[in-house]
Amino acid sequence: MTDLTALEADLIGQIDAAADVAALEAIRVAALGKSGSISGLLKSLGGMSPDERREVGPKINGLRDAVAAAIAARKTTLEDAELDKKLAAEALDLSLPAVPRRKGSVHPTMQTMDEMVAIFADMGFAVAEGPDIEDDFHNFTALNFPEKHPAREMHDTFFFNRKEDGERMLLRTHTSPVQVRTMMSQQPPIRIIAPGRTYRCDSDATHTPMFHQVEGLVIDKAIHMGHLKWTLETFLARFFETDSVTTRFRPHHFPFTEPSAETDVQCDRSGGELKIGQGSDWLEILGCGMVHPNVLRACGIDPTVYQGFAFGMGVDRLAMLKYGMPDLRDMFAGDTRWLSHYGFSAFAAPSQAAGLS
Ligand code: 2NM
Repeated sequence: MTDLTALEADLIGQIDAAADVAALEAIRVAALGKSGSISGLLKSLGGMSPDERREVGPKINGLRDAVAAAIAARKTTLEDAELDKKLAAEALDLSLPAVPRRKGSVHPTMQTMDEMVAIFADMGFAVAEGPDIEDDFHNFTALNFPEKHPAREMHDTFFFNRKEDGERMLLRTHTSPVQVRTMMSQQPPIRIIAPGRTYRCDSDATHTPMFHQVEGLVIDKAIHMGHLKWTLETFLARFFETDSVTTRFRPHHFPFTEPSAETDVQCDRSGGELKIGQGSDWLEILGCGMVHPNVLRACGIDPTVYQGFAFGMGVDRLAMLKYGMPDLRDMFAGDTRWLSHYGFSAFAAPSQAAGLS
């Protein structure tokens, strides 16, 4: 008769020494497999007398259970160790910085727009927005463009197909419809800027079919052109980051303002580089005027009580002037080399307090 105690001690010793799950499995097969040592003992019970079987049977079963339990426990220990090893080998340090393979940047137009918004916000202007797809009333009629007047043609408007009721929607040709919507929905005093995309069917070296404008509007009692001039000169000095600027107002015509002016800023182009705030040259920079009484009336504001000024400027052109981009057509070409050269960091939001650019 095999010494069960010695066999158990031997097997437990082997199990504890098993280095990995595969070695442990070999031990299990050799002991508990079909022709294993413990299976052989269990088979030998058949050839025993009932008394012998009653005595030895429980011992062999006990041995089998003890060995099976030891194998299960060792298996758990080995599997845990293998998992720990795998996790350690595959560990990712999520606190490491990302590899800067692709770097996005802020488009000069948007940087410039953000700068303009920061300056006007600092002067107490609120930002107003409206839809890019407009109707004839908000884009033209309310702004004192007479029906069938050539001024409408001059705007090179992108029209949509007529609707069932005959109405023809359009892509706004300026952001002025935002001012119209503001005047119709708010009581004066009003002090807003309207930054956004605008569209005209025009494409050459100095025009793109989509461009960006910032327009401004101030409505209150006793507003006059002196307020307009101070506002624009203060804005321009801050925008071009100089102590002061000199402006020149040339008479002009817009349907929505009376009087209207184009504003030039004093500049120096002699050194090949553009300098604002000095020199003997002039640079045309924006359009402006006193809001026409017809516009105020169309928007439900009494022109005998309220007056206001308005102005509009092209953001893309101002971006080119400030940051020295030579060709407008590069602005929207989507060339990643151009964008990474002229782009700005997304982490440096312009503000009056922290510096614009
Ligand atoms: C310009 C020039 C002059 C303007 C006028 C208005 C409104 F809605 F108040 F009538 N908004 N914007 C305006 C005036 C725009 O852009 C060159």
